[in-house]
Amino acid sequence: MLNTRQVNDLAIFGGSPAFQEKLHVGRPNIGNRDRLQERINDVLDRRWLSNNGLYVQQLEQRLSEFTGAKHCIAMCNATVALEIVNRALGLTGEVIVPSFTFIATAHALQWQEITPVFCDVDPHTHNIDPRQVERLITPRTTGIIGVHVWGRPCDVEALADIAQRHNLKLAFDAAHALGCSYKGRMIGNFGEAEVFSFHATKFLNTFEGGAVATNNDELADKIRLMKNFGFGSGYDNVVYIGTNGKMNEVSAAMGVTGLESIADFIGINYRNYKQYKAELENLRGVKLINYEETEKNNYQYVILEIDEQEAGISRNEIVQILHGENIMARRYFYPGCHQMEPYHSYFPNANLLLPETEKLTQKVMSLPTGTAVTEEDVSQICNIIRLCVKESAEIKTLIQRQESNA
Ligand code: T4K
Repeated sequence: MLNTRQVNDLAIFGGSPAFQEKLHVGRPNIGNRDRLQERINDVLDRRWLSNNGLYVQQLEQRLSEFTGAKHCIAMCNATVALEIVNRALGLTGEVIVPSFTFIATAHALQWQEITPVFCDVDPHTHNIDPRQVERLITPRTTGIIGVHVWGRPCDVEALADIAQRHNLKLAFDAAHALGCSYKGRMIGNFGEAEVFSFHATKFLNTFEGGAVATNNDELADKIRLMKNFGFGSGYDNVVYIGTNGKMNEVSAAMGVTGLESIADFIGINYRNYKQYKAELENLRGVKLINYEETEKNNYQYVILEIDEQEAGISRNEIVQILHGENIMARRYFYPGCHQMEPYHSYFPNANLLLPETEKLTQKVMSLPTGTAVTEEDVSQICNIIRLCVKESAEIKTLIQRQESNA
């Protein structure tokens, strides 16, 4: 590995990349491989591959123990889980959601002809701003979906208060938030239901997967029916409209195995987060988002906000430089759901109501962390980011020269 120190060493200006192999955001955490392989062999030996098998049941039970939620229902992915929750809650008309989220939060509504009404975020928390929610409520509004962005919980109490006063359903996209807590209580216990993602890139992964957590027995029963085509008890008995949201056994075995290593995953993420924080401290125009240490966090996302005025270099330019070095930083979430289709065509002026989201989507970037990232990697990444800021004027000139020569 080359220790890039000078501007001319940067790969975008002709130097060798700092990393020979791409260093990704969202490199999957893998638990104990031997245990996983034993479990997969067991699945194969027993020839029970899906449909509420042993490992799905184990995973659901262990997730319930881990979160304290009465019901955890394993699903094939979080997007389908969100669709099922939206349907099971009877959402129709309009539902208020943040635009600063992954597109699946909005699509899970629109897929069922429910209009996502985009709400601005609080620039400090990056989460849906309850002060903005109330003014978006119309006679067609049936619910609010909050998103615990980066695992940092929404202002759950304020949202619950609004939902109660306006007789709206409240649920959460908790795709990022397994292992996180709000006021000492684990995520999974708020609103009518919360949805976790176990996609490969998530803190706990099942290759693809997700789960719905709820403390509502009736809702849990309905969701279980809906994820299995609406089949009731016994064979040949469909009692409800449903879809196929089931998790398979190999995925569940991965989840059970990963859960056994969850403390290690958190420990490594925490170590990386602390190191990034220490190494980027007091760097002008660069702010690393903070996790509340009195709460439980999974520290899965290392997020920077770049203030171009102060740093002298934009988020996009830093990302361009990092990509040259094979550090595949991501612009999560860019450009905001309201700027993507079909929403941009439906609401071309939505940006006027979303000033904080617009600003955030220009500033935010996500850095590699997780078990695939070493302390040396973090040091190297921080060296390059520091170089970007310290030599911003020279770098900008060189980039501009490159662009005018292109
Ligand atoms: N709600 C929220 C708030 C979400 O963030 C998400 C998903 C959902 C709902 C929906 O959950 P699921 O239906 O997916 O369960 C990725 C993920 O595909 C997506 O799950 C995730 N959020 C989103 C934030 O990130 P992309 O389009 O950025 O994926 P991709 O292929 O670029 O991969 C991300 C990074 O991970 C890359 O740097 C490469 C690396 N990677 C990826 C995979 C799949 C690996 O190193 N190994 C791998 O196996 O969406």
